[in-house]
Amino acid sequence: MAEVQHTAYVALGTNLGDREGNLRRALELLKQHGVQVERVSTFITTEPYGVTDQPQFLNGACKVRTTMTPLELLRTLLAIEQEMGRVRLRHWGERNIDLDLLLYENVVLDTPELRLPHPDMQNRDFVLLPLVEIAGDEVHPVFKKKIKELLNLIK
Ligand code: PH2
Ligand code: MG
Ligand code: MG
Repeated sequence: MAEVQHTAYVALGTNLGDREGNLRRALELLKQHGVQVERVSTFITTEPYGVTDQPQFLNGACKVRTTMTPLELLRTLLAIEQEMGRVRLRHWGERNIDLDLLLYENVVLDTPELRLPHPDMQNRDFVLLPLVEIAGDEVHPVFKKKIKELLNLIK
């Protein structure tokens, strides 16, 4: 019998180099690692959040199906960042690729390696705007609000 497939959502971000190419390549590498990419949002240009003196980002989100556990999926995302030669100049700063695990089923987890849902997703329009396209009716397992409702709270 096939192993159980789980649904997760991943945020994609980049603000160095060929930004569109970087996001496309990350999606290709996800597939190469055996992760099914079911839906991809449009990519949007966003103003830098947190550290503001850096180039604009291209952000997106995707829905994936995988037999991996949350930790396995996280480690796969980090491996893809490594494969892409991730350059990170400073915390919250410029990077050629950033893959953040946002949601994994309704899992709530608080460990040093992984927190689920992503602890700051509700505050970030560059996460919620693309995510609402592909997961507007999904319910955040901690706030018990739909993604589209979370977006409305910060708009
Ligand atoms: N990522 C950050 C910090 N700031 N700003 C935007 N607009 N988009 C990002 O993906 C982003 C950010 C740290 O991961
Ligand atoms: Mg990030
Ligand atoms: Mg990250």
